[in-house]
Amino acid sequence: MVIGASGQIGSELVVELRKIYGTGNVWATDIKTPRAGVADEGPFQVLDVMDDKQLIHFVIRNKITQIYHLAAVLSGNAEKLPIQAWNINMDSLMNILEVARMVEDVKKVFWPSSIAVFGPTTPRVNTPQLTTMEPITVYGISKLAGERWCDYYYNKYGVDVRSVRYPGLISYKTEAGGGTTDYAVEIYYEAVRNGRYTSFLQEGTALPMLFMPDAIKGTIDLMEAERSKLTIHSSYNLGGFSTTPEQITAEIRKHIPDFAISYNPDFRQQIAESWPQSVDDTVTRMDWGYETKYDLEKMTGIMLEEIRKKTNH
Ligand code: AKB
Repeated sequence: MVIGASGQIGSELVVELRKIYGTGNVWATDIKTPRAGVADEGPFQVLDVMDDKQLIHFVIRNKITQIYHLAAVLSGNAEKLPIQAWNINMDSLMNILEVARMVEDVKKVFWPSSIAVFGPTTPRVNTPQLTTMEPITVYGISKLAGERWCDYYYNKYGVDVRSVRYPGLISYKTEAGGGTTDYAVEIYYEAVRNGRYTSFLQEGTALPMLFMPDAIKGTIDLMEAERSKLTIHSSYNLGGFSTTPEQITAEIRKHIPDFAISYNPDFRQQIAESWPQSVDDTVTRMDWGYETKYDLEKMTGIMLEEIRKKTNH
């Protein structure tokens, strides 16, 4: 069962899970029906993860064995409505953890954390798995609290909950919404559509990023890993590559030489400056063999080609 199946990660994860487990064995759920894609290609249910009764009935009725809970309010949007974002991010996770604790059929849960759990007092380069964590955003606070709850449910109740701290995720199928790293998706769309982009992050702002196929493979590999190999029950650092707006610009210019960038930083600049520039994922690689295939150069070629096809440019 995938919750948040219409979102940036969910829409791609459902497709891959259906290849592995069979279309009929993967339920896509979301609060609203998507325009196309996951809803037409296999079982889909409109479901509000905040409604604990609807959730538990659905899980029992459909004999759900694994839950991927991807619904969340991201960092930028959460700053606009802090209390609502906190309630959505926390209550939805607690509903899932409780279902996993109570329903015997549910064997595993995946819940994403984020680099947002770190803050200005964290070492920003090669951020260790275990370090100072003082997040300054509502989203980051909710993810850090969520990590502690995951660890608690594992230790106290034996709930097999697995998690990674996603960096910025870059994809062409479904656009992200409301995040601080979203510029790194928007820049490609605008390069193809208009040949120019105004970045809401300042030149020189380095953040860790990951191309979606690597993120999806990592997520599924973690869920498939032998439980005895997993030493982290809060959330694993997940590396990719570190990049800045001007480095992406330079890569895009190899394909679109006239591409123009300008900078108009907004409130998300402060958020980005509180996050790591790169993360150390040695433990992740050692525990369950995480590895990536794509760097900025490879990813840029694919992003531009796919967006051109998608937008007929
Ligand atoms: C965001 O920017 O809020 C997310 C994240 C890094 O968790 N993409």
